[in-house]
Amino acid sequence: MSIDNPPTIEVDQPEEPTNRPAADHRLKEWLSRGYVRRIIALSIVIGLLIIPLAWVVIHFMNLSGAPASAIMVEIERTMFVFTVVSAPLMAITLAILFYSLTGWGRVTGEDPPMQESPAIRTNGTAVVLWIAATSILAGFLVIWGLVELATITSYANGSTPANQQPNGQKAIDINVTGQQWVWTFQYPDQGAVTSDTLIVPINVPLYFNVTSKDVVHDFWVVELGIKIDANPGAITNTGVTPDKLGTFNIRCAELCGLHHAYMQTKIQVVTQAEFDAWVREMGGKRTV
Ligand SMILES: [Cu+2]
Repeated sequence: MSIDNPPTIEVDQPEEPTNRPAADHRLKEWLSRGYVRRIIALSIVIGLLIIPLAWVVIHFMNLSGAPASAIMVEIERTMFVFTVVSAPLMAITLAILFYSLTGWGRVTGEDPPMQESPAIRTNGTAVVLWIAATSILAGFLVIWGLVELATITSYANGSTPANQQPNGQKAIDINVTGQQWVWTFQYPDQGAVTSDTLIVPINVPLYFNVTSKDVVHDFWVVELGIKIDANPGAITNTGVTPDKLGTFNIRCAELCGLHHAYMQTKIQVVTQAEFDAWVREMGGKRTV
């Protein structure tokens, strides 16, 4: 055997798939497939159904009186916007899930193998579209979330104590104490009035100093959209300005023991005159 004539070496090459379309046609080919079109149609239907569904959820939330503050208005708006923005991805996921579950029964042992998937992951257009669309959606949610957080924090008087409010309207200080399994409210500005129902005047900022006597609770004024942990040995602060007359719910939002589910009371938003009358009745003094 001469060195000029090396023996040819047979190497096992994987077989080229014969039914794979050219890369630049894959997206078009993929979109022309019947099952892809059915999944896209199903996604659009589900996506459009999610929006009225989100509206129904908010409608039922509002049956007990929400929104009763500017904070709750912002929270409901954010819930709706987040639902609408995430609806397309949720719809595509549900459509594929639904189609796969219902379509599986049609595949039998007698059927020929399905045509090879056109692998759109190697298609530049598809990759750019997918990354751009999901990045815009995610970026929008981050920016919306940060702006809303800043808005809500400013409505909640941030961490500014009542005597340092910038708007000149003095907030009412209220000390909130959680213990297994009741809430107690004390009004230091009104001569240390104490109550187990929260009575407050409408359109006056409230500033809460929240603590606990035993375990961690969570002070949640449902229709006013504020919620903050009540920790033993520490004081947490939040605030809100109620802008709707009525009786709303206060619940504990932190699993705190056997009767956690019953750790609830009411907030009554009344007129300034009714509030003053109540304070006098409780033996307190009028300050606002
Ligand atoms: Cu609790």
